[in-house]
Amino acid sequence: MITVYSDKHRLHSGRGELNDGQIMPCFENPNRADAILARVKSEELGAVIEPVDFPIDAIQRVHSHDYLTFLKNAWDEWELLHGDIDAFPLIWPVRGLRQVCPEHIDGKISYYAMDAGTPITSGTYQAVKSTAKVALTAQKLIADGEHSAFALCRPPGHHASKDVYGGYCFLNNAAIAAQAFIDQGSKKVVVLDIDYHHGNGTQDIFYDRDDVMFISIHADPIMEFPYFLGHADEKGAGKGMGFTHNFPLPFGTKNKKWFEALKTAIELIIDYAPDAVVISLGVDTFEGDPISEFKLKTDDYTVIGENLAKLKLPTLFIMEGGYDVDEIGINTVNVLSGFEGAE
Ligand code: OKP
Ligand code: ZN
Repeated sequence: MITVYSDKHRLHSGRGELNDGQIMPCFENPNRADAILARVKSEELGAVIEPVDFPIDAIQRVHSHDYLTFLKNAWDEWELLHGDIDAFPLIWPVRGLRQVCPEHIDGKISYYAMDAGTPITSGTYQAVKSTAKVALTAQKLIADGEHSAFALCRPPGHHASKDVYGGYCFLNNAAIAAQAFIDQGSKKVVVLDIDYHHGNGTQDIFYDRDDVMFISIHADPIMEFPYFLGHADEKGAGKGMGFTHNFPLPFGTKNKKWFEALKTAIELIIDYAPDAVVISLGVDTFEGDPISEFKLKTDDYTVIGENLAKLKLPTLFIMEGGYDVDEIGINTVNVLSGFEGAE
């Protein structure tokens, strides 16, 4: 399997995130991608290639013009006022407040952010543009005939919506790739999100559509981030009704219950019969993950790959979460080698 990777992820490296009331070192840091890349190489998964350039259009199919302009200028506007300090929001337009975008950078950050765990730094915009190109390059490999490809994206993307960033995410790499399949003629695409956290951004982007089915297996939002989306009764809207499927699971979920949900997800995919599958691949379901509460083990990741291969569909893997840096490479590459071994 070919891996698409760019060193530019390093340009996004926050000094800290607000976690449990304290500024702590970022869980989402460059070491994550380094560890995955090292394992891809040591396991000889396949060639590692650089992303190619894409016009901004492919990103604009998913994200609004105003939001992209905000992301492009946020750091410069912030640094001018506050200096070389990571940018964070401090207020949110909640119930009773108006959704009117302010002009002051502090207000704009608060308008576009969903959490205080996601620093904007000097290199964030360049890094996330590059990671969207990583996703689009991997998507193109499949469009050109590869059966599978791995987009080693960092930072992740599935919490980012049309005009919202947060949960370590800025551009929704999986949604951008899924939309690219549609724009190139695919009639039906599935995004299967197996990250520990609900992919609220991806769900929101495709909620009213029947050409992109969204399926997610994740920690129940009554207990876990992103808290405000991902319940089982969210099924889609309008002509998208019935094309969103959520499998929220409790803290402590082990492989048995998790694989039951995967089996149901796979049956849904078979019934829908898509042209391609995009996997939002998070390995923060791992028992050793520092911010998560599921209990999957290293060998389970191989079985995940084997199960996904049974679909016999073109499959694009997009990296999302996973914060146990010592194990993230092993678990991620286990999914990919499990997939290849079962082909
Ligand atoms: C991004 B992805 C833990 C704070 C967690 C946000 C988690 C974002 C996860 N105390 N903050 O889905 O892996
Ligand atoms: Zn996650």
